[in-house]
Amino acid sequence: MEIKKALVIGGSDPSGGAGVQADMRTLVELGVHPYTVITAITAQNSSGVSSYEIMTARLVKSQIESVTSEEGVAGIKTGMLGSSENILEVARLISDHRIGYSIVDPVIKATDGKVLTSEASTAVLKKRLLARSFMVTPNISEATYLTGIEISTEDDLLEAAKALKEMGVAWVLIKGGHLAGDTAVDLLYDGQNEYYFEVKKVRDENVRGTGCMMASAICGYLIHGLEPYEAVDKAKAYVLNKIKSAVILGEGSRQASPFRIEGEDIENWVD
Ligand code: PXL
Repeated sequence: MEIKKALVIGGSDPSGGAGVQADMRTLVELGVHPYTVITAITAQNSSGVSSYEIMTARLVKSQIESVTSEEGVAGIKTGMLGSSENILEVARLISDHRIGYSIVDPVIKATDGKVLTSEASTAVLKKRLLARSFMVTPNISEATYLTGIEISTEDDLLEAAKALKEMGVAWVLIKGGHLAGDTAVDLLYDGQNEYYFEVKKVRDENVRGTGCMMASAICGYLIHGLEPYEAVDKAKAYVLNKIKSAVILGEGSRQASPFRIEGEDIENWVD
């Protein structure tokens, strides 16, 4: 049996809603083995993040070296990276190992608003990581934070996508779920083609874990050989189902379902 492997690089969420725990579940469900490099340990639950500590770049580098010394990492997905030094380690990984699929979820804040990055490390992410990445997947507020462009219309979405594309990334996916109105419009852009994905919002509230799941599902589908448009389309369907079946774990936000959903269209990818 050929094992397909992805490497997720991000923070630990002990409640399992977001971060590397959500990434792992998603990739396993899609038949891809997740290597996991931890960049930060957060303390959080459904109500929010109470504290976190960032791993040293030396430890992050050492984790990366351990898993990449085995053959076959077909793609990486990054989330909370924690520091400029950690971001530089990831950029080096992409170059040294010629990683084809690198999906960067530019995590800025947790669902409760807690800031998980710094301005200095965001500058490094823009300059050193996006320039060599395959896809970046910001939501509206992350796209605004990265580009300085306020987004409230589809024209703004395109302007922000163009600004992100200028940073050197191959594909930009801006997730418009947080725009006003009862539909969510996402824009996928590669500098030439604009693909709009419009779906009726299924919930009028923020659900934890969706950003991590989305980027991981895209990574998984790309590793299985889908084209970027198809990978995003399938990942959207995957996440939408998990949002429809979101669970309540505590007193805070609902969490995207951690479970397999009856009737979900996930092919049996494992040979
Ligand atoms: O959802 C973004 C995110 C990513 N990674 C970690 C997080 C969060 C949000 O809380 O805690 C570790």
